[in-house]
Amino acid sequence: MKKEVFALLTAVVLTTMLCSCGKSESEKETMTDNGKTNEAAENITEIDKDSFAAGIKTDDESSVTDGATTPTPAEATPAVTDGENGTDATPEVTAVEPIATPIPTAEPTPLIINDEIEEKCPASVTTTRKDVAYGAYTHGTYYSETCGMDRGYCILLPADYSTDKKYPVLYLLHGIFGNEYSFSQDSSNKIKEIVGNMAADGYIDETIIVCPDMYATTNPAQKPGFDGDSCLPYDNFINDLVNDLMPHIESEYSVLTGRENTYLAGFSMGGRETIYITLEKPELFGYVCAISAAPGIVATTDKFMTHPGTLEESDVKFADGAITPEVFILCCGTRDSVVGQYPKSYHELLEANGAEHIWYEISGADHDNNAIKSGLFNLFKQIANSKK
Ligand code: FER
Repeated sequence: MKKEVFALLTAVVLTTMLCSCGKSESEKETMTDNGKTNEAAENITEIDKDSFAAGIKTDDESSVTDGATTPTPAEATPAVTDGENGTDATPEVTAVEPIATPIPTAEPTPLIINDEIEEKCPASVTTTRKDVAYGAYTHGTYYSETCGMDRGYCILLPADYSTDKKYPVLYLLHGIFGNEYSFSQDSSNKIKEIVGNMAADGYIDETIIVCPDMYATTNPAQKPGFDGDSCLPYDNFINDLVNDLMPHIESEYSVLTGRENTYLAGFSMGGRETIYITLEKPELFGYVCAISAAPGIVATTDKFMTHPGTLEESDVKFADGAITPEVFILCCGTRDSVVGQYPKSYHELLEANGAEHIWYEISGADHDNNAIKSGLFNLFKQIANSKK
């Protein structure tokens, strides 16, 4: 197939899939496994690419509070029944007194810290509270020997970041088409709130979050895309991370080192690389979460492309005798319209190959921020449990 024709076809396929994200089944364009789409596809927009990179934005359920959990309308309104026993009576129309808004209490609902997964990130954890000082993102650069050029990252430093203290670090990897700004420019992922609230309430230590640019290419003109060559720089990120970015962060910031203080998480393409990096360098990361991991670690063909596969199926495991993470979570929404059952297939491979991990699904979540919030909350909850 001619290059231009292939590029056009890829664009059409991608557009169709991107536009289907978050839509109901009936709204989705049909798409076949051999990559043919219907004719309704339009051009890919930057917004579409952002959705891929950092999760589709979700409605902001949280509001600013003094630390109280505001009841939802459903909680604030008494349930209507037909009669005393909820069965036979014809409802009488009576004047209803407006219900007084409960006075918020100062304390949010405490979390119960144990090793259990909670599918949904609690609203109290994503709420913006007046009594909590949240961290701020800044941007930095480092020289990458791996890529032969300067590269950027965003870093979320705790509000009272001080060189008098040392902080654990989470490396957080974006999705395909993303860059170091993918998470920091999307406030609906609630990353600041999740880490800020959980630290303010003493469940976890204040934590630095580093958001790299995961496209570790040596060629500044190369761009990500749905073909084997365009994806290679993502698999090269392991070298950039371990040899260039981590040493930079550890020398420039006041961070705790060692696996017990070094965490790794990623969404989609970042989830795929999270799994790959964890299997290759399990001794470096104590706590790991791969959210909605994209296909391609092993050979497969999905609706986007044929993946040559980075590992053989039998190698989707930790090396014998390896030091492995304390916690290695894989998760995905039950309604993920982009990666579908691939995260589950990684779980099944890991299980078949005897690699310890936690797998769970997030009911109703698509390829979106509900999955990201859940994954990050559960990662921090596991960290809190391990360290309590
Ligand atoms: C693919 C399906 C999904 C793929 C990448 C993705 C490179 C990534 C999606 C994302 O990052 O949101 O086949 O191949």
